[in-house]
Amino acid sequence: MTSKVISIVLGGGQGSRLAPLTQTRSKPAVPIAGKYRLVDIPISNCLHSNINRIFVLTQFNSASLNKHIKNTYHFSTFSTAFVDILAAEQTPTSAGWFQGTADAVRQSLHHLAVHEFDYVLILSGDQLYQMDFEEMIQQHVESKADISIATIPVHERDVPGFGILKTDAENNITAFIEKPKTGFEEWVSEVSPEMKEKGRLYLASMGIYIFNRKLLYELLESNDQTDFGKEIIPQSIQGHKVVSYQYEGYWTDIGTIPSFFEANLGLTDDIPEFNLFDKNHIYTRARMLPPTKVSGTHLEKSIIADGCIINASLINRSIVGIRTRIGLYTSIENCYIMGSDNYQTLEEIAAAKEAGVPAMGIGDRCTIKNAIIDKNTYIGDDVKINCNKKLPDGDYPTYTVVDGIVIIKKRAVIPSGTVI
Ligand code: ADQ
Ligand code: ADP
Repeated sequence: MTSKVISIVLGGGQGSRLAPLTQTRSKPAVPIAGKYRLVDIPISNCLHSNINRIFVLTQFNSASLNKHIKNTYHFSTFSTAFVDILAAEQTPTSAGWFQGTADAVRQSLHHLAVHEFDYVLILSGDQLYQMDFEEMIQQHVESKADISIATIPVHERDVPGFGILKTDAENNITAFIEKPKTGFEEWVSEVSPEMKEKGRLYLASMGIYIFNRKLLYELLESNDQTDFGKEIIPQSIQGHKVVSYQYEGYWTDIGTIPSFFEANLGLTDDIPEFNLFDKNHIYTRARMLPPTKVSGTHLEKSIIADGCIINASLINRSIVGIRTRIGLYTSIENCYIMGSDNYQTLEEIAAAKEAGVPAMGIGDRCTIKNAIIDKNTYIGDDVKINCNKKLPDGDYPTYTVVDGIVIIKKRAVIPSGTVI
């Protein structure tokens, strides 16, 4: 069945909710968990589900995304498998940027046309979950659905962020409303006792759709609607068989700074809800990095990626990304440090010291709390980040504050002695 499926990963609009991480790169290229990129999640789920023809739609085509995809997803010359990036492009019939999710798929249809397929699986690029799409496709085919939507029970407080729906006894979706703000009561659904106990009484769309090929073309070519959640889906339930595929596993949105931050730090739990050690592990670029070297550090509930040189005194509930260098007596708590794309040589580090400018990485005697440190940053000695009262939201040349989390921007230079 999966040989008849093509998958489309919606890689993101302007990515403003993840700014400043998306200031210089497209959203699918944002690094997660110390060594992966966001796009690795939906692609790995597809590959584990035996779906190996994948398009990634992105608003702008960053060099890093191209490089990552090119260096990571290799298939045999004799297979039909591919992972291709489709960036919004100017063509004689469209002026430029994708206007929304449905518009993004519409503008990409001509790239699909050359392939053989019966079903299109549409996925979001900013969710953390491990799901077997084979089961969903099987249900889609067996129930003779026109469209299937993966759904998950959510709590009332989360209702305004999702498409909410109701089903009949056969799982047919009978009503759908995108992100309702009030009047939730009538949207309560029958859910499993486990979900009921957690107060998750509303069925939300996970933004994961299967469309029959012919219907997708009809829907997108007969009008100029730009959005699945706001327009295409609510209208399709009239006159088409739209079926719910209910899921109760771990699934979380990572499209905002607070949810992205928590999802990352959640990986450091004893038994995290998202398991990087699962047999269906996340694929990413295989790098030839040296093993990490640590000295004098008390490490507590932390994830340390490859190629780091760490002399810190404490690292607690943090993720330390590839090639990170951390100096003596430094303390890191509740941080996601993304790491670096390259190393400085010993000569370069000595020259930086001589010139009184920070070397790449984090210097000596720093204290850093509740922060995301983007790649290739230069943090000097005796720097204090987010150690006192909750900082108000704001955007500055080298950092941004969102919901009390400080994000040090990519390539930022934070001079010795700085207090943020
Ligand atoms: P949202 O995630 O809020 O709700 P949307 O902003 O349309 O919906 O994004 C869906 C996905 O498409 C995201 O991965 C986003 O990055 C991407 N995307 C958005 N605009 C894009 C564009 N112009 N080009 C390419 N990609 C783009 C949706 C549904 C809800 C559902 C939630 C579940 O609309 O009904 O409940 O997903 O998270
Ligand atoms: P990101 O989207 O994570 O910010 P980039 O666009 O900076 O990434 O690209 C990252 C890639 O560029 C890495 O894979 C790395 O190999 C390469 N790279 C970037 N800077 C350098 C450098 N100074 N030396 C060697 N490789 C580099």
